[in-house]
Amino acid sequence: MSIDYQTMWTDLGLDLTSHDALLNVLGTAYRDIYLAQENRPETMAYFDFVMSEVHGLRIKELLDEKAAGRKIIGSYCVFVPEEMVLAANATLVGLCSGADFAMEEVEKLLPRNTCALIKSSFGFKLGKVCPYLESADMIVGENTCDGKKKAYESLRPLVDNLYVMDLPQVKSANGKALLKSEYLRFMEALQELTGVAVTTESLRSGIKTVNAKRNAIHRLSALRAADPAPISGLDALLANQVFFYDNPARFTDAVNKICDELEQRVASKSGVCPVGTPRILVSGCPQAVPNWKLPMIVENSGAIIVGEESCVGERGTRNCVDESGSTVDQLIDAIVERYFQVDCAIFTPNTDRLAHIEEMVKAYRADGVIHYGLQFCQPYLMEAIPVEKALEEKGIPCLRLETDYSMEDAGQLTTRVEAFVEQLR
Ligand code: BJ8
Repeated sequence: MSIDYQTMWTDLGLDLTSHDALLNVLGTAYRDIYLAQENRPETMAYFDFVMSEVHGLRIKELLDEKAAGRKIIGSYCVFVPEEMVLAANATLVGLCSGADFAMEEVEKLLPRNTCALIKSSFGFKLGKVCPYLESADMIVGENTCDGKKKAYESLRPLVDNLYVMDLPQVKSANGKALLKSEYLRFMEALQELTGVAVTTESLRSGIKTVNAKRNAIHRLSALRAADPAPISGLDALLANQVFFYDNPARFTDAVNKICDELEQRVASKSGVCPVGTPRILVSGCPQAVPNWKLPMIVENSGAIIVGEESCVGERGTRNCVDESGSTVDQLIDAIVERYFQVDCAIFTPNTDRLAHIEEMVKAYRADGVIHYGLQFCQPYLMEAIPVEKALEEKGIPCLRLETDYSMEDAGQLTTRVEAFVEQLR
């Protein structure tokens, strides 16, 4: 790594020893899990580069943007509307939370039985290893599950720029009104931070940029319906993970290039695995970078993942915002319409999610579903039981897994996944 980066990380207040340790683990994992795959699309080279520079070049770009007067907004949830952030001349980055770090310190502030995702967000802060977190001018939390809601109270003293968004938990008219009022409050906070007033033009342009990014991902998803699958679940998950922190226009371009290559593969009936390989839809909790544990196990067990019903996946990216409104208020209504369809398990009841899982099984021709639940995540673990029952009643095999970020249960998970894959053959 170049000297410049060391200075950049020091200036951001990172703990260089811990940070080096994190980059080493990340680099090794990436090599062993990603680069070891066979027959990857050549255009995935872009994502290899992005990952090799994830704490380098991208951070440098963000710091250059800051030097030019732009603000950086960090977020933990797909309910934070990137369209508005862009319209206020700011950049949104996802704060990934996909690995255990500084757990001893974390467990001084959070109960041991907190989900890995929340613990990870604290670990990255307490361990001083996340340059995205340290670059952010505003960190947006949201009142979603009880764990996150209460954790933000403990996060507040650790950061000086936390903004908490209230979110509805019921899909009712009142729920939608709450979402709109919270988006308006968020827009005001953004305008105050950036000093830039959101206009119809800037909001429409933000909507178009994010829609283009979503459309590229939709195109990629649709190509995964082919048998043989033209891309691994690991690589497709990576694209969905990078969705949250790359420059939007460049990301869109890169994903469209992958799609061009995959179209040729589909046309020539070539793929990353033989025709007839068991096809799996993963459904459940978000898998943030660098949480590649489940797809690695599944794809090393002779199956292929063809879709993710997840916030790092189709729950987060499906549906575009209507671009046709001619006032800021109309465009905000369109944004609310789009986000109100996100079927996170914090909603009660949440019947749309089951319908979406079934749609995805059909669309991507999945043979079975693996429900991925993070230990101690009550919303998804509870929903997993009726989801499994409903799918099995329809003849769709379902395997319910509960895990965390450690590799301790990898052997046990592999045994269960292998048995499930055998059942699908
Ligand atoms: S919209 S899924 S990104 S809240 S895993 S922290 S639910 S205890 S992440 Fe999420 Fe937004 Fe919903 Fe999506 Fe809580 Fe469960 Fe932990 Fe979770």
